[in-house]
Amino acid sequence: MNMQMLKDTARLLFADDKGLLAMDESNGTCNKRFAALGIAQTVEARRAYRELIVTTPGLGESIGGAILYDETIRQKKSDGTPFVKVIIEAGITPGIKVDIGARELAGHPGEKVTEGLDGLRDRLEEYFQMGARFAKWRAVIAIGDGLPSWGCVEANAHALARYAALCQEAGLVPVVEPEVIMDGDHTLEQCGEITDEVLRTVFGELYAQRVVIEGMILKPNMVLPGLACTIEPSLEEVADATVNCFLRAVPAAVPAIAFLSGGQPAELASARLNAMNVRFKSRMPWALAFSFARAIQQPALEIWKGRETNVVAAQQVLVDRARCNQAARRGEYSQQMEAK
Ligand code: 5MM
Repeated sequence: MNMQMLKDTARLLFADDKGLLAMDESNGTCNKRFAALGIAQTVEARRAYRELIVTTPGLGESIGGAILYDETIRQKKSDGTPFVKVIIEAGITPGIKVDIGARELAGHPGEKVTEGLDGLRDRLEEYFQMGARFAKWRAVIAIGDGLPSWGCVEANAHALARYAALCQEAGLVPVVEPEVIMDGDHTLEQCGEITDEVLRTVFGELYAQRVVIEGMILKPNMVLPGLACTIEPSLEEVADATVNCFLRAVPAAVPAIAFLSGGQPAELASARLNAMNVRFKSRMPWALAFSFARAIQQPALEIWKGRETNVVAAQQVLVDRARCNQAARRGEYSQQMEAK
């Protein structure tokens, strides 16, 4: 294992207060988002949309890494240039989602386990040859009546750790994504308790599998109430609940924590990240960054709507969102940035 290369990649991804752009939606997820806006659900539409993203002028000033999907890492611009080449020339490091999705966990009604370990060593080697330097695996943990079960948390944590160890062996920085999802009416406090339990279990498994903590990235949920909870916390309450949870459960050797957005409105995700950096900047041992999909892409997708004539306007909105999140990393985000 080339430890220095892993550390260098992890540092590069978040240099200059940049973050990650998750554009690794599987075809099913991408098609669902396209269908909601009346966009054709075809290979060509997905390729055109991803071309819009990777050719956005100035994106590399605020995005350090882009997480691709298997279909996307093999695709090209309409002029034949591979997306990977375009991304690297923009100063962005290519990454790849390597799990093959979350399926029902046997014996655990309502819970899922993420699959994809079989043959992973060979797939990682191929992705490295294609130019990927980091990878991502997402586990899904639901909160509900009696959920999550220990069996679900443990199975997902073990898979995340096996995946992370294989990535490091292959020279790829693993992005470890245990997502406590927002479905349900649970409170902020309940989400905090479950997130704490999940993170402790994940790090226990990472240690057991001898994952080098300095050469990985954590991609967690923010600590938030469920979507059906009627109590709306303030920015400060979310910031305190989230960062205090991480200060207890995440080792200081982790180079960066990069949040998923989980379906939060884009501006709110930026405001919450900003509040965390404003309130805790001097006390955090890790960089506190972003790895958003919807909170960067969705406003641009809504403008594009599959039409060539909307590409430039959509790219402008995309890069603006990326810049807002870079400002949030610095604790310099404000509503005025949105007005602009
Ligand atoms: C939680 O999803 C990840 C972050 O996206 P959001 O910021 O929108 O929450 C994201 O990387 C996700 O893993 C991909 O969109 C792929 O999801 P699917 O369901 O297609 O595997």
